Amino acid sequence: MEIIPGIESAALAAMGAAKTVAELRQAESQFLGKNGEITGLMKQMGALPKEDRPAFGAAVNSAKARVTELYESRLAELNVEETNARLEGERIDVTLPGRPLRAGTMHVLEQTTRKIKRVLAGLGFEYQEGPELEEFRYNFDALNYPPDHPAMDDQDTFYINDEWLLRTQCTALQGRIFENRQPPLRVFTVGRTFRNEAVDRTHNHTFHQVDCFMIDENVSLAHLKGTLGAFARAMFGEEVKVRFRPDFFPFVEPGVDYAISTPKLFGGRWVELGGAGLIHPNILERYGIDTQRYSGFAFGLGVERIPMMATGVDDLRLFLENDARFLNQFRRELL
Ligand code: FA5
Repeated sequence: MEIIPGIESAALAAMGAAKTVAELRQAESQFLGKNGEITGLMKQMGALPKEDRPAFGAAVNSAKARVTELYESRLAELNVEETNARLEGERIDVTLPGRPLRAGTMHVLEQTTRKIKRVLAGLGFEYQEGPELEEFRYNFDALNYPPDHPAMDDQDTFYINDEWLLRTQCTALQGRIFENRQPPLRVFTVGRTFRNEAVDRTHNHTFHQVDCFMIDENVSLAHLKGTLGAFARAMFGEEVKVRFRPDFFPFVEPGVDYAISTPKLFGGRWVELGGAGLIHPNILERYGIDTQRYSGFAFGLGVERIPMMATGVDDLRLFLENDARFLNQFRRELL
């Protein structure tokens, strides 16, 4: 009998002290729960002499009633407090300015590609696309590579099987066009190319190329020079100069590589852009094009070279790493 008031006041103190609903529920289970201390008192009743039981039961019940009453009123209070606090935390300040939308930027290679397309279309060339997953015969055989020619070693790539590979050069488009069409032709493409390279600052396993060719009557190196000059001036400005040097590619004869120089970039030093030449007569004959009547030029170049020159970026791997801190620098048209 004597222990009841002690337990009751401990229970009331615990309920009064609870600062959260969770703490209050904890106190409730400590005293009123199935194994709670007040519930436990009831269980002790059986051990008392019969005549003491009614008084003991009544005392426990009235203690329990007071504790339950406090519990319920505290529960109501704490629920209100917690709801208010949550609402306060979720209050929306409708007067705050909106969050700015972060506008994306066009990828620097896409900016460059679009400019190239505008310029070459403006010079009268028609845009065509070829597949990135290409057949060996278009990538090499159709381009006059003799079987096992060492020139193929410069362009090792990723093979799917003996017939299919990831194209090493956009020049692979030529055979696909010649198969279906006859001159006059003025066609260009821009796309992704792949090589099994020892990757470094100027060589990646995945890069982009432009490839362009023209076949018509009496096409000569002078047309190639004129076209590349016009292309270079449109891309890099009026002061640009183009230099040709002899080079070898199985699909051109004669073959050249070409470089550009402009006082604005790299202090006027020559920077190599790509390869070019007159389309090899073997190729024209293979596709039934009359070499007495027609001749053609072709040129190719690396797209990455252009923004490298225009911006001073000295590692082309950055273009494909998709680091927004790098890409966001190219917010405006570069060229
Ligand atoms: C070719 O791919 C020839 N198809 C170009 C051509 C077309 C010649 C038409 C004649 C007629 P080359 O392997 O040199 O040539 O590559 C051309 C350009 O692609 C290079 O000048 C360079 O700018 C770029 N390039 C080549 N390999 C890589 C690479 N691993 N990473 C980045 N750019 C590359």
